[in-house]
Amino acid sequence: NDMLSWQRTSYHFQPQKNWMNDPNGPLFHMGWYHFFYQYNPNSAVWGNITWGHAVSKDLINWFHLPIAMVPDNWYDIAGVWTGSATILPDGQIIMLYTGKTANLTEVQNLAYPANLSDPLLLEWVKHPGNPVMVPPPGIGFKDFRDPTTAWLGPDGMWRITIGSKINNNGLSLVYKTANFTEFELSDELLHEVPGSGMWECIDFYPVSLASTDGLDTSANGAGVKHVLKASLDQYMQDYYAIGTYDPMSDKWTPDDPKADVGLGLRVDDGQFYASKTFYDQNKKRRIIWAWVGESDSESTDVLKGWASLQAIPRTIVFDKETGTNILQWPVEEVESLRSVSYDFDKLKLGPGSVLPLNIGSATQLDIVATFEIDEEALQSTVEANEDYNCSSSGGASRGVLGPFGILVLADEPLSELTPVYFYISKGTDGIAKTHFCADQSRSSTASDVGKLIYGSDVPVLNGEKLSMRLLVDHSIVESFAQGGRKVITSRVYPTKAINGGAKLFVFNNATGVSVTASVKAWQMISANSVPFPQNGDHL
Ligand code: DQQ
Repeated sequence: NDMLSWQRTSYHFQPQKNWMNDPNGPLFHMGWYHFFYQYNPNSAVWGNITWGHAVSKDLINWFHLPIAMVPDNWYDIAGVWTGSATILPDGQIIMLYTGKTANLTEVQNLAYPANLSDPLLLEWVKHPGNPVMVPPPGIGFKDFRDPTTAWLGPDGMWRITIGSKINNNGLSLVYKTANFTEFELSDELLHEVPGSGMWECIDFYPVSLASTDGLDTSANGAGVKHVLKASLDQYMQDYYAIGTYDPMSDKWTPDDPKADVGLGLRVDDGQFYASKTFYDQNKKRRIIWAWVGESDSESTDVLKGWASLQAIPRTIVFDKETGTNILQWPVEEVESLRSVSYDFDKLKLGPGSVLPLNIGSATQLDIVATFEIDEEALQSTVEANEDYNCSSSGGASRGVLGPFGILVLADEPLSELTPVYFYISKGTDGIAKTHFCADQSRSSTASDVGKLIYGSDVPVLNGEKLSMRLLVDHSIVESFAQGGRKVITSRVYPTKAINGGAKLFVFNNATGVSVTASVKAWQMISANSVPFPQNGDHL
């Protein structure tokens, strides 16, 4: 069926078939980026979890390798679950992962490459003394999973953290180790947030306050802050906060207690879960991977024969301008797929206008766009939609100062369209607030697909233009506002806006303001996603 095969992406990571979920143990070794992932080799639904494995020179073009780890021991027989890599100063690679035992207990296991001089790291050895950690007293046997990358403390001991919950309070346990075979639980928690539920896939990493370089996971000291991220299984959403880590007490304290993990900032406002970062020593940057699930039905996934994508890897830096959030931006390598480009300079959009952008088929695109609004109209507007909320409005509901933006994956009569847009609201105090939203409510005429409207407000600083970048790839749209201050990942399943029927538009649905839009759109060529060649030519 043409419609279903069209949904497969052309430059996002996905295995050749079947089910995928969390990213696992990303690392760079001997010229190759390694990517492992939760994988069901037998079908397009979750189950029989193994570690899929692929390598790339550029994080965009992939070679698929044989499965790295399967359930084959009592301590992981019910699943080789999520884990993280640590590269030791001597080059050794440590892989810690959660094993699900026959009686469904969650334990932590150690694995390492059989042959470190193999650039492909094809063979993995499970430590004979596994498991190396079992649920401690007071922790539920099903509430103990997803060890992080380790970091080195000033006492020469390595530390990791593992998510759990007590009652409904999400928390992160800290373990110390000298050798990765014996671990000691610390008395103190790294952090805890009442009511936040089970913390899955914790990520904990330093960011530099001054430099755009990423930091090795063990970095700390002046000019460094620490990001704590938890994947909240009660919402299937990733949350983070920025704070300070004290390696003496192993405590992390959020800068703003109100913007705490589980209460505060979303990593991505859309479909994006179980994210994991790694430090890329090759290009001195920190990169985030994340599982982007489907929002169609399970029976459709079975028909398609596959389910889930990974978001395009993004670099992460501290936002020096706001000081309160991270910035995420697609790795620069994705730009190597840009081919022919189309420029639309200073398009004047009066209230209520929709303008087609003739670029040919609009299913594989990289788009950058800026929007300038009529400053006088903005100033003279006294109050506008003070309680605006992306999730209850959408691209069709018109206000004085918005929405305006881009329609992606839209067909000519606009029977299917996904608006990505800004909306400015203004309180009676005269303070304007900018919202960034992605509206799936009219994305498909199919009835069995998700149609939520995502988004929230994004800081816009004095003198900044409103800007967005969109990566469109068949059934996924990744939307970045203000240089990555706010990101929204959408899954969309059009039935008409596919192949040559997919078009691009700019629009201004505001009633009280004109907008000047400048748009540059590149057609994207497809990335390679192939089995590793038998003769190993690419080595
Ligand atoms: N997925 C894994 C778990 C993790 C969950 C199992 C998060 O280790 O907690 O496939 O999506």
